[in-house]
Amino acid sequence: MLTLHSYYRSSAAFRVRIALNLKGLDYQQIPVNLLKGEHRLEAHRQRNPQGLVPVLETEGGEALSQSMAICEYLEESYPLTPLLPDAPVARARVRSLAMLVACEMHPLNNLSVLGYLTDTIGVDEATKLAWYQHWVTKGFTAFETRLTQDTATGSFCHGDKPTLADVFLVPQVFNAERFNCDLSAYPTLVRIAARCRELPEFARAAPAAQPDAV
Ligand SMILES: N[C@@H](CCC(=O)N[C@@H](CS)C(=O)NCC(=O)O)C(=O)O
Repeated sequence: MLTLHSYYRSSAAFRVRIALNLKGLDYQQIPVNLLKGEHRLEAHRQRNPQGLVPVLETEGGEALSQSMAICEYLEESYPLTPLLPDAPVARARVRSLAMLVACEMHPLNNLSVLGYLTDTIGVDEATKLAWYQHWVTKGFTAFETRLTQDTATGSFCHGDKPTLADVFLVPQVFNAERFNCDLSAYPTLVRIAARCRELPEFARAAPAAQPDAV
């Protein structure tokens, strides 16, 4: 069986849970408590020397890291319910939207970066929040513009079925809400995220629905 090493609030793990659910795959979750530092322990570093979640153990026992690589692995290994469209340009569009979140937004706002800001550089909570909201504004402004300018946008980010763009968008919206970001300037992505959240595959992947949620 597939095994996901995960933390309920990790948005990168949330992406993988959505992809697994959309593909209808059976998996077990092993919680790695980031607040207790379990990701830094040797046992987890053996699985991922970066000390990050998620890690997906394949049915063959390989430990895969990086949520985009994991989602692409799932796409290639379990092609039923594709999460990428067929045409190369459409595939590039979907990957580009997903990477806007994964490469430009999330890395600036993850736990270790926020911890470095407060614990090492010494910024206060208000400055940390301003940092967080700055990168959300920059990223979501571009995401929203791309959605509104492109006729390929439908009830989901690409057409009328969920793709990897939605898989990456929804956890970032959850995070932004948690950090009290004002999302009123992004009606299209908010509408799409709300549509996704109606689907059981997204709802079952949400942080509050996880076994380690507190
Ligand atoms: N690019 C990685 C990011 C993974 C990542 O940053 N995971 C976070 C949780 S969302 C984590 O493990 N943080 C622990 C830390 O920052 O110390 C991916 O997409 O998998």
